[in-house]
Amino acid sequence: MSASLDRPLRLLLLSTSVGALGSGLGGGVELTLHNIAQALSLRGHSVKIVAPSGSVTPFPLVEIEGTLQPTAQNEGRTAAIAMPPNAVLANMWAYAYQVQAQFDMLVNFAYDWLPFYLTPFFDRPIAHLVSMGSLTDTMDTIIAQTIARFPDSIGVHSQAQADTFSFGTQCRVLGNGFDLSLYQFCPQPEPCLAWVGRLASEKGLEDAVAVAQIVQKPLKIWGVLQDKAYWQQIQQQYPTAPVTYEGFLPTEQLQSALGKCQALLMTPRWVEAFGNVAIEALACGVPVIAYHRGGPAEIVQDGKTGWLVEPGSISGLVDAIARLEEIDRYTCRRQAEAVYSLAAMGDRLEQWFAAIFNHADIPT
Ligand code: HBI
Repeated sequence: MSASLDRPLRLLLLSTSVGALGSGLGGGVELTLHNIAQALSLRGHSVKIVAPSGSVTPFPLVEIEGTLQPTAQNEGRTAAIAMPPNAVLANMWAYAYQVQAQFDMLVNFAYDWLPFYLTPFFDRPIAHLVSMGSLTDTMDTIIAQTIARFPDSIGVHSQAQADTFSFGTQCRVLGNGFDLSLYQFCPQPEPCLAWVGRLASEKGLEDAVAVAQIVQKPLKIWGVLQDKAYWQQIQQQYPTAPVTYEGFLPTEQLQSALGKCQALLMTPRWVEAFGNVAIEALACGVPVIAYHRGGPAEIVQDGKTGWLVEPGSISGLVDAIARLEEIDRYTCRRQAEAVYSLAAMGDRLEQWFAAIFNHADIPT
């Protein structure tokens, strides 16, 4: 029985604490949070966002001071829990604890130990959107404890991401949702390729640059330059690759530049939880060529909206580029509309929240 909500909810959305909203440091979570706030508002729910000071959002916002959280990707599996002095994460959740009575549900976007640990101490249910796959033992353990005690409380973007955890089958797979009116369909591309993401080693940019050097087709790169040494090393390794770093653009500008490209290359080294940029590309009619790994493998329809390639296979990427004209760009746009619109995501979110309330036996 698909549970449903019978009234508008008052929702407190707690952001990632690795960076202010709008800084790009929060990676895909920044756009995900914004889109979820929009999808829920469109359905009549009231949302308020709690985020580090300096954040920018059109939604009601409470900015919290404090030290940003170190990013989890750079820690090893056995890393201890990081809590810097005056941690903004701790301050955000202290605020949430004070105001929880004004809300029906809290939604956590931080991939950190504290929000999960605090869940049993709150009077309100907390829905956790887990934004990455398994990274550390402490996170795996605390999320497993949370889902055991609060069934349905863990949302993820893809089954592949869920399956990196021992409790993968208990996670709620939500995909993602985008305001597709912001993305213009481009029927006629320019002869260039695109790569979008944080410039960091887990994103595997070097493979896309290697391909650009082989096919001698311009590759445009957008995203936060997170690891300068990594980028320098790639440029030295592929001196004749026709690549340009185009900076970090907000959605409006990114979609109009990305839309003009023949294809988006996604070459992640890790299990990409989802790959927001794949949907943004499809929304503009841009086929996606991706390693058959993680979230993108659940988004790309091989041979219809792009090509899935053996992970790490440079020759596979080259072959896929040669077959791009077999992909109908309008089919790409249609897939985004059918599955990844704000309305489709709003449905999935409401069903998720209703399931959480059902378990908690809390009248919605
Ligand atoms: N690291 N500690 C920590 N907490 C986060 O919320 C977090 C992170 N690293 C990356 C990140 N969030 C997001 O960029 C990705 O989840 C998309």
